[in-house]
Amino acid sequence: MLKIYHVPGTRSVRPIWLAYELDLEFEIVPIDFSSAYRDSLEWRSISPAGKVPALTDGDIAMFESGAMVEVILDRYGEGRLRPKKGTAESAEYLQWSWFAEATLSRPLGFMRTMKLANAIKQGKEEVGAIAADGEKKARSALEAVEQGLADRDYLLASGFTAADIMTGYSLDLLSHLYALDESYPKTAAYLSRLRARHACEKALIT
Ligand SMILES: N[C@@H](CCC(=O)N[C@@H](CS)C(=O)NCC(=O)O)C(=O)O
Repeated sequence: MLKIYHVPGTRSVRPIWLAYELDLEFEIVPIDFSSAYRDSLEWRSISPAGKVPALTDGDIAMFESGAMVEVILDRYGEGRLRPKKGTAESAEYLQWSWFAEATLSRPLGFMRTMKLANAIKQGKEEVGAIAADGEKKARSALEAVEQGLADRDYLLASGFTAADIMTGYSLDLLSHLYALDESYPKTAAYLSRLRARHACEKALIT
């Protein structure tokens, strides 16, 4: 049976949201997010870099959320939520899926770290510069999403796909660090649209 190792609010939201969209039977395994547990041999044998999420399903064990989304679609998607491979729309789908983790989520790590550093009053000048760089990169990524949504409700013209799950999670994460203000109205409306989906709503409170 498909098992997803989960900590609320983390990237395990992505495969869980997808499993809800597909109405799959699966098991959620709650994980202790302390670094002590994530450094333990038990967790490292499941997730070698000590990160969340992880997934197991019969003969497979995985530790990268975007790859999990693709494998769940390979095994259980029956052609849903992903364009046909090799088409122009599939190229667009892949681009947004990779963008979500490689470009949109990346600066959030810096922003989060620097917010924490500031909070514990270690706010030296260079801390501010790194935080500003993170924010600039996040803004550039948001501009790309805003442009991508110029003439559509979801990232692909054909409608909702798993690329929206990839990007939607990153935007949800971002929205907790940074207000998606009036500079990104289409992105803000897109995130509200995604959050209104029953499967997303459920995944975000799981
Ligand atoms: N690219 C990985 C990123 C995994 C990741 O960074 N997970 C976060 C939670 S959302 C984590 O485990 N952070 C703890 C840490 O980095 O020490 C994925 O998409 O699965």
